[in-house]
Amino acid sequence: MTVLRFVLGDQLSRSVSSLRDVAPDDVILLAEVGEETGYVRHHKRKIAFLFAAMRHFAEDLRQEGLRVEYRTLDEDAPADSFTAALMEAVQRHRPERVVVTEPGEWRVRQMMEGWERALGLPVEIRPDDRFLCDHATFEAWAEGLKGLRMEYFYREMRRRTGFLMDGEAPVGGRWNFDFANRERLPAEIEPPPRPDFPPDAETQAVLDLVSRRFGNHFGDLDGFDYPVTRQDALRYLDWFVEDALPRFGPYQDAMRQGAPLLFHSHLSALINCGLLGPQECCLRADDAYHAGAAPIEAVEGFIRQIIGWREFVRGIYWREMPGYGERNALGATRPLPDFFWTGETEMNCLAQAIGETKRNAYAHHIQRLMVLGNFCLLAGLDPTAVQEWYLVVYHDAYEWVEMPNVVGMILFADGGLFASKPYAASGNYIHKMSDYCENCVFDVTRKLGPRACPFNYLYWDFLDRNGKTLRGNQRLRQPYQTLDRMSGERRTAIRDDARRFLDRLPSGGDY
Ligand code: FAD
Ligand code: DLZ
Ligand code: SF4
Repeated sequence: MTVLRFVLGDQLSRSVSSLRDVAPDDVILLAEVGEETGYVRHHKRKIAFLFAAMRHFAEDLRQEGLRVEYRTLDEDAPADSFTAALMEAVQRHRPERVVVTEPGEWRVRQMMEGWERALGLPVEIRPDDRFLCDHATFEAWAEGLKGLRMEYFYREMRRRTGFLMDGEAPVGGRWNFDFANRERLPAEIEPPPRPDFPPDAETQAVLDLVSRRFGNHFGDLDGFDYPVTRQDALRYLDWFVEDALPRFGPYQDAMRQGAPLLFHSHLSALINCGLLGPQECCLRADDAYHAGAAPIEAVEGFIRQIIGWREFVRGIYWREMPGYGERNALGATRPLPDFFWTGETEMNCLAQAIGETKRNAYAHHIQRLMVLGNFCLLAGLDPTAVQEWYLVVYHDAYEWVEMPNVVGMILFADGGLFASKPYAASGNYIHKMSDYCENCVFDVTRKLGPRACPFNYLYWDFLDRNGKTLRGNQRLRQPYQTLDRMSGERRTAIRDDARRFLDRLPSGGDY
């Protein structure tokens, strides 16, 4: 009897739980559907990447001799939702049951819960064991803890996975080499050239489809050269481990104009859609360390992001949903400025980060956190608008990972569920870690006045404005003491400059 196995666009792993016991008579369904391209209007590059990866994955399954039903969006009657695609396939193949792997978003989980009743068939929803920490283990770890801190979760994950462990002790004598991950990139160091993956005929067909159907979505498609097959994804991982990982350590937090990738892996979209496994990426880095090919501060930093942050935010998402996306502890309501969609702002750091996001559907972590995120926090932007923006613009964005990073990490909208203080910073941080300020009309050393870097007065205005909520935070004691020492005139001037700047932010355009 036939089993229908429905594989979603971010489940493109041969080892995904829904395919584990697949038999030659079973039907594997993959579907390009309108609802998924439209629940937010994703960056063109994200849709193209995912459709191309889905089509190539389907072909790999066919090559293995498996039966695949692939629904494309350019058919005469495309399926408009996961549920519609599944119902049509059930009618055609009359399976005895349906098997799926749990999804990455609450929205889709709700949909899946309704399928058994809608289809009148057993629907087995299997755990997504590509993640290294399952829901029950995260719950057991979080149970009873007052504050959820990534660092302690991460140590547990190191012990459980055995990465960079020497028996019970961390290799190198410490758990975390974060202190060695914050160097400015010296001018003489050039990031290594990357391999590119020019589109084959199938990918070109997808690019044509996307420019035809989603021409009015945000972002550019030109020069698309990202891996879309398992084989190319593995080549990219090899390249990263050999050529970029050795210097990933010190320059993780650095930014340079015109160098969007630096020593970052650029692997997140490949891991999130399933072409690469988190475990295999960490294993490769761990091996490089043990072979003496990459230093501890690089390998530890990389593994921390994956078994630490990545698993941790996924745990937070499922623990806090539903309702996590509506949190707004700081009462922020300002609409998203239009320049988030155009990149047209005089603030050079923002213009660069948004421009790269538009071109590549990518910005690295410090751009997302300390440039864009910092601005959203200081300007008091509405958390729902900010979440939507981050979900639209990045090729690796799915709610399970985007939402905690936005709600918890950049906006402090959950009141400090896992961040001990807001990641607020003045222009000095950006100046220290980048060359953006050298090309900006604003002066990062000026604190007030029309030429002053807006981050400088927005920082103090943010603390002032949110004093009621944030003053009690021990980690903010020092900045509040500094604020309290300022004269009344200076505080008024800060408030005035901030008001003037914020009131002039253009908003209301569509994207
Ligand atoms: P690298 O710097 O090479 O890091 C290695 C890997 O670690 C990444 O590929 C990723 O899998 C993982 N990782 C690193 N930081 C995080 C983190 N904070 N949370 C989860 N995984 C992490 N990442 C996404 O995958 N999807 C998102 O939608 C997303 N939204 C973000 C929104 C905000 C506001 C912020 C601050 C961060 C967000 N991140 C998101 C995390 C991080 O910025 C990206 O994973 C990273 O920039 C991807 O680039 P990379 O592969 O070159 O990462
Ligand atoms: C993001 C996305 C897009 C744009 N399109 C599709 C699609 O057409 N078909 C599909 O199976 N998946 C797509 N995805 C990924 C889904 O949105 C993702 O599987 C859910 O959000 C659950 O994480
Ligand atoms: Fe950004 Fe301020 Fe530097 Fe300009 S001066 S690039 S606004 S930090």
